[in-house]
Amino acid sequence: MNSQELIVRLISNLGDHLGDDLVVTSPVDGAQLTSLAFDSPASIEVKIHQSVQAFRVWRDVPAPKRGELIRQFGNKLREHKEELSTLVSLECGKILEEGRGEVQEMIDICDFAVGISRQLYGLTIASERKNHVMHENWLPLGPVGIISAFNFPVAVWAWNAALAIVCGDSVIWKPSEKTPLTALACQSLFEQTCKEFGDAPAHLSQVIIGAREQGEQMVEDPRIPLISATGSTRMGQAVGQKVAARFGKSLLELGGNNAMIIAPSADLAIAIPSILFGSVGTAGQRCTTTRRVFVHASIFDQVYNSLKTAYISLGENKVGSPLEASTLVGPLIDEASFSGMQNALARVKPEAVEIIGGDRVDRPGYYVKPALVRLSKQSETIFTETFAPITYVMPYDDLSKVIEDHNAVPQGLSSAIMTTDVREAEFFKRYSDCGIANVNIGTSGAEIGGAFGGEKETGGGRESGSDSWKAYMRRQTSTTYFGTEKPALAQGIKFDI
Ligand code: UN1
Repeated sequence: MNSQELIVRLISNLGDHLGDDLVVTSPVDGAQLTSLAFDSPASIEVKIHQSVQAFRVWRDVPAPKRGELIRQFGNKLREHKEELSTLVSLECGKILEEGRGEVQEMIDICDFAVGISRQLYGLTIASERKNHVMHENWLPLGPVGIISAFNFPVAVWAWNAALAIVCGDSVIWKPSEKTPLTALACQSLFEQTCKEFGDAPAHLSQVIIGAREQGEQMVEDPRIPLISATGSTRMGQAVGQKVAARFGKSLLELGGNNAMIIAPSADLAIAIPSILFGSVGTAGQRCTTTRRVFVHASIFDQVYNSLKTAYISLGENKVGSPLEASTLVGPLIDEASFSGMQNALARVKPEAVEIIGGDRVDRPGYYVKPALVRLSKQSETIFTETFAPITYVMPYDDLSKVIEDHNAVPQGLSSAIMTTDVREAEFFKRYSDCGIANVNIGTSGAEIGGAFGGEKETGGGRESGSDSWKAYMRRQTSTTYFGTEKPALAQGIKFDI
């Protein structure tokens, strides 16, 4: 099946979206895939109105039945896994194996959400007053606006949508303008599922095609109580302020500048592959990508030389089309991303002891050899996140000092230590300031069961597993008096009339 056949097969109503506003190209070879129309302000207005209507119906459907829709959607994704994974790969450039992983992540969160649909538990709280009972009720919130980034074009939507829908909410999705086709494909699969399910209101899930302006209309609309946004810190700061100004809630999952510490006792057979997948997987374009590696001075040369050999080999043999099975490093998303990488390398050059790779590979699209940068110490030059495969490697002597360097960056998403010393591992978990702190596991590739997100400029939001579902509901505290005597007031207040 060629790319046009794949697109038409996955997006049954593609014709309704064609237009001249957005030329969609594939990073695989720069070829145009199609051209789409942006949603107009009027059509966004209609979609928000429809989302409110859908919410009013959906919130009254029992939660386990809402879960049944998501169970069926998970099965729909299973049926179309290979096709959707290929489209992910074609549109965002990640290697097909990682495209499959991303669709699997959607299936996993659907399974998780089905279970959660029977576990939207509130508390029963002991009342200080006789014959009173206090309950915490979790109620559907309203339409949820989802803004997603190009690098995980479908999984991050699914984290939000699967949970929001079992929680009784409707969803409106503004995908990255770099990956609108995967969004339309998911929407089409979701609509097919709703039709087969039978009892879902129209417009339970919708997509807005557009750029910043179209996203802003959604962000500013008070009928949308929650905006869940994934992307750059700059975007998140703008969104967070706009949503806060109208007293909405935002769930932000923004930039990372993730580090790994390689302690003297590290098992290098575990550490080296973990550094490599974390650093060059998805061509360094995950928010969880390993960007900084602190290696204990006693093993620095050994680790650095292994990495250097691996980077040279990766650059020579493993950069190529993401659709070929032998490729490990696909293209960068676009020219701006390539320039960003070159600028970051130029900035760090005066401080670098050595730079391996980083140059462009001669083929259509923006393919690069992953870059390994040896530094003698960390500096503010590397405090900004560059969404590209650049790994900074630095020596350290003392764990309590290196943890300060580890935490010195403004972001706080993911972190890892490689050690076989339980004291070091526990010390690291306690003092890493990130939302994710792994031991003998890389910084990327989190499972859906844990809450995902981070602190500081990463935005503080938590999506996916654990009790993240609570973000998609409103909490109500309810006190009931079931006695027959004159009611007592809390805090022992007497108010006799
Ligand atoms: C992202 O890059 O925005 O932990 C999400 C990971 C993936 C999700 C990444 N499960 O790397």
